[in-house]
Amino acid sequence: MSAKPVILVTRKLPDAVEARLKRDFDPILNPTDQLYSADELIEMSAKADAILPCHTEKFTADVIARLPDNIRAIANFSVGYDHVDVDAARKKGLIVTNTPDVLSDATAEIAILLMLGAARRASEGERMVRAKQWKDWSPTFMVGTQVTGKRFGVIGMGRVGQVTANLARGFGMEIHYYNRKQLSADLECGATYHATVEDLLPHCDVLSIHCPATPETTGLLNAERLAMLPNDAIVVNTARGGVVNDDALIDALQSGKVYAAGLDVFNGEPDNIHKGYLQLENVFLLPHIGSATQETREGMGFRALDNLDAIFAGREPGDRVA
Ligand code: 8YV
Repeated sequence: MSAKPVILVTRKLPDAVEARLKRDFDPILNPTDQLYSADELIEMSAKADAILPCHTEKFTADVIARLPDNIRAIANFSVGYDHVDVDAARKKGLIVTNTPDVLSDATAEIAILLMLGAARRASEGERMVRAKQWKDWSPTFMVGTQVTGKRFGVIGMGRVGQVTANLARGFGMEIHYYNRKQLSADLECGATYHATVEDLLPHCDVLSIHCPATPETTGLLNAERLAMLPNDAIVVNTARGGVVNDDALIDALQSGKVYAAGLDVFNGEPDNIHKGYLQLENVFLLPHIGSATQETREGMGFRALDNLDAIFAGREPGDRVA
């Protein structure tokens, strides 16, 4: 019997995923869920055939160059793969995969939660109740803004963007989007396509960001573009913090140009996010939990394992990105 492939699993995964890993592979697990340094990753890779990482491990060109040749693949437990230098991986002959589809519903749910939380001042209200500072009620108390019937703008109409737009339709919202390519009519479902981000922005009462983090999208939502939004727009980000220029968004939130923001992802996350957000009442902040449901985390793990199954059976993995 030939030995099973050895998989270096960088973080603690759901039990069902680890059970399948143990059945089909020879995994190096991380039961204490400690965050490995690049040096530790490289050292532990000496014994492995592939790595199953999360977005918390950064595979820069330098790290990839230092990986031992026995590593054949990086099978990510994530849809985003901006933490992997795919050009460097390709040059080294590494296969890189991601986990699309399985997290679209969970992430879309969080985008809607952020939209509603921002519009209805949920974070501010929750803090007030907990601090026992809720002293009165009046018709002008904690008045927010309504999203029903307003315009919902999407940057990046991929899988998550499409599901989120569908949920927003449930609020009678009119969908506008920017995407590198216009969707076919059956996927567009009546949404209005804008060929540039600049064309889209004036139509967004709510702007929801769903594009990947790439050099082109870094800092995309800057002061100039924020100024193109209608007054009192709401900004939602469940994609990557890097798409937003924090100083510009904080200025717009302070000036009232942007009514409120709901953010699940940040530059400098987890422990070095822009301090300006922490002082603002009109932000609803979550700790990168877009995909954090039991169902989805298991789905992501199984999808990563489907990719590894294919790679070690000599087949093309379904979700190859390099
Ligand atoms: C994950 C995500 O929690 O999949 C992604 O790209 O941002 C999150 O949903 C995380 O990346 C897991 O590695």
